[in-house]
Amino acid sequence: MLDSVAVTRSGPVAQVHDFKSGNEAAALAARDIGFHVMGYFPITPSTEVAETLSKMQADGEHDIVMIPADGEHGAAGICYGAALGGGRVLNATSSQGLLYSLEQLPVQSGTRVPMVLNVSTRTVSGPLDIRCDHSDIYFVLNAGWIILMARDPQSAYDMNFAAVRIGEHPDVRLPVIVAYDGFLTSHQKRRIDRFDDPEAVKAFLGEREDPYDALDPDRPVTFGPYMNDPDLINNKVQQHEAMEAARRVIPEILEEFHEFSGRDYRTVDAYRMEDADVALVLLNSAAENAKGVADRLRQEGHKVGVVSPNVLRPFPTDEIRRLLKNVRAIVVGDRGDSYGAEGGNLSLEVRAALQQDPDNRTLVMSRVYGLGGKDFYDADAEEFFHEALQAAETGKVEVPFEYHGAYAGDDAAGPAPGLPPIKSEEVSRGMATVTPNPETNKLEVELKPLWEMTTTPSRIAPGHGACPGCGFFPMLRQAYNVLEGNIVVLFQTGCAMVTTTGYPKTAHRITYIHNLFQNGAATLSGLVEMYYERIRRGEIPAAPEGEDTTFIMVTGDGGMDIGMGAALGTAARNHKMIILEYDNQGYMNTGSQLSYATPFGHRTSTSEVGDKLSGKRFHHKDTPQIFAACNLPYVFTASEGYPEDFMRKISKAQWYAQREGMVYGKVLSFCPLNWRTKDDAAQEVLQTAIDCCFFPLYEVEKGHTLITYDPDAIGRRRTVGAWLGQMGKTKHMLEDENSERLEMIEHEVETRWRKLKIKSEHPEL
Ligand SMILES: Cc1ncc(C[n+]2csc(CCOP(=O)(O)OP(=O)(O)O)c2C)c(N)n1
Ligand code: SF4
Ligand SMILES: [Mg+2]
Repeated sequence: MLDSVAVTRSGPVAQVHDFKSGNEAAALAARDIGFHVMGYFPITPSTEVAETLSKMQADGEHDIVMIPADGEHGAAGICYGAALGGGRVLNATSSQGLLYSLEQLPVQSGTRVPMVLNVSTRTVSGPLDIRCDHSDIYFVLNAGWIILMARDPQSAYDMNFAAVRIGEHPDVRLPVIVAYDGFLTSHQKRRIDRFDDPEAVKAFLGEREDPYDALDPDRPVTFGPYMNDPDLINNKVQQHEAMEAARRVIPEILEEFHEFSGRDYRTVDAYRMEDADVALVLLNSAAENAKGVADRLRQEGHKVGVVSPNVLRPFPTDEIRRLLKNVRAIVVGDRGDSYGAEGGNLSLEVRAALQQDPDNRTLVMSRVYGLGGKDFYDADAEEFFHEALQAAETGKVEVPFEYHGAYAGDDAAGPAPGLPPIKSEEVSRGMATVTPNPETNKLEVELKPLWEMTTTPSRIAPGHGACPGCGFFPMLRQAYNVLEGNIVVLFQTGCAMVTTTGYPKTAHRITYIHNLFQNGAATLSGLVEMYYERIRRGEIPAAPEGEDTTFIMVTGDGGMDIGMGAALGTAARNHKMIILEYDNQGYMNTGSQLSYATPFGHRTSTSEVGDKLSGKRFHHKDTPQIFAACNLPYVFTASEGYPEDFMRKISKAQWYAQREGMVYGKVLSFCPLNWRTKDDAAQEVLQTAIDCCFFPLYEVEKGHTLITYDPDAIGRRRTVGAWLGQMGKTKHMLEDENSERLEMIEHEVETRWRKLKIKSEHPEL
């Protein structure tokens, strides 16, 4: 239920007060608009839009079809396809997610297919930082999408309605981005007024009318034929004309929206600009801060104002020129740099706009500020105003461009001392002996007793920032106990990465690399090949037989969604490396969203449970079988609960990765946060997951499947229900109304287990 507090009429249409963050406001708008389809992939700080909609859907508040994509590129594809079908489409993303979908954005604008994309702005990697700046939104300035800026939760709500109307206008027909500041707006709750008259909203929005769509059998259409010179340039002229039409249409629709809602948005928000001598030009929340400072400086007798575009594409050139006509000096603040261009995009475009007015004499200073979430305080706005006032007074700009708020590091300081790097000799203690058996053509492993292993120092420092009970660390410790020699690890984005590194500290005592989780496998494969090539060229010494460096990519289950393409490419090329997946059955680093490994029916923050929705709608991806089909030398599953089984398998993995090619291993990894169990429930829950055959322990060695633990054979078989009953995220599956769903997961588990058994028993499979 919505926690609205009072009914009011702040404009011609009935509205209610509410208290919402920018993400929640965007989700409310989505519900009120009634989009047909949403394609999405979680990324902080925009994830909450999908999460809020999932919760609302579970409670029966809307019926938008929500499609969890395998990555943002997929999400953009889903949205494009859905929008070709003639209905209303929504997406929400940030930062790397926006960049990962970038390739699709011009396809959609170039073929003139409207939809709405909410961007909760965040800095782009690297290094990875989850907080706000505008470096992501600056990347899409050339994508051909209309870009509306939303400075607070109210405008995040409002601009979504405007976006639908603007994008679908017959003279425009372009997709539209609504961009609001990550965390500053996306997560801070403010009072908003939302519409309380669905019929009036419907009338305001009207029906979407496409000149053609891909679902009309009577009018087959070819979308996207290839097009060469000379047609392409003419096509682009039409796209340009659509943007130009938007210049006219946007103020018209904003005016209609004003009449409808009572809220007046202009293409450029001008604050106290009537007689301003100097001004700051800023986007979104920073402009709101600057307004308070402008009030204070006005009281001191300074004629200052604030200019802030509500629309970035098409860039409101005329309006900017008009507003700044008599202004003597401005500071344009950019929350993102266009490296090497002496200014971020906003300041470059403001300069370009002014340059077209031969009478304009405004002095312009460009300042890059607030990167990676660095706060923009009143004092910062005041400093900008004073710089502008000084330039106005002297008629000179001393420093045309600089970074504001950055400071030089102290070369002498260095990082705080941690544990020293660890040498291969310290950790290679022969805890596992791997021997090929020429008769079986397989490997045999002999382990030293577990107590002896406890004396081996670890390649990772003790203590970590993970939740109590997290299964990742026992898993890594077990692997490091038996792995020999030099190791280079690459961690894809996820809990393991964020809990072991945080500048300037690292828990890794061996070489560690991070790349984002869509591309880690490709990155590591490049490093592997460089290693062997430099050995071949004599630039680094060759290791004795069987002692080559071992390259391991550590990934979460989410990384095997978005990163599946890169991992399959790596598998097809068979590089000598290991992909080790810790499967906690969700995107945990971003707050427990479903992954494709999440089992059917399980509750996550994007597969909520309520009257109308009962957890995840499709079965878990069988990643080991996918890699088994790649004909790798070795594929395995394991669990931290069976350390000896896991250590045998990881020793084999190292042997194969050093000599034959790629290995993939999936380890079921306890996550009390996601699974909603007690912190110390690992043993019980993992054991039941294995005993009910949801997570069978097996290996596929040179194409031959072998079940390494068979609960049927030793009379330990449990029911799937027994496992589901142990976790808070699945208890609902045991309720009477979910009996059919319980049967579905039981059936799926049994079918997969039987097939595995057949393979395990067959000499050739
Ligand atoms: C292109 C891109 N999309 C989304 C994200 C946000 N993101 C970072 S980690 C993560 C989830 C990782 O899940 P998983 O691989 O299962 O690891 P876990 O967090 O569960 O350990 C997501 C969605 C990102 N960093 N980059
Ligand atoms: S959320 Fe789960 S995987 Fe992440 S640190 Fe906590 S227990 Fe570990
Ligand atoms: Mg995970």
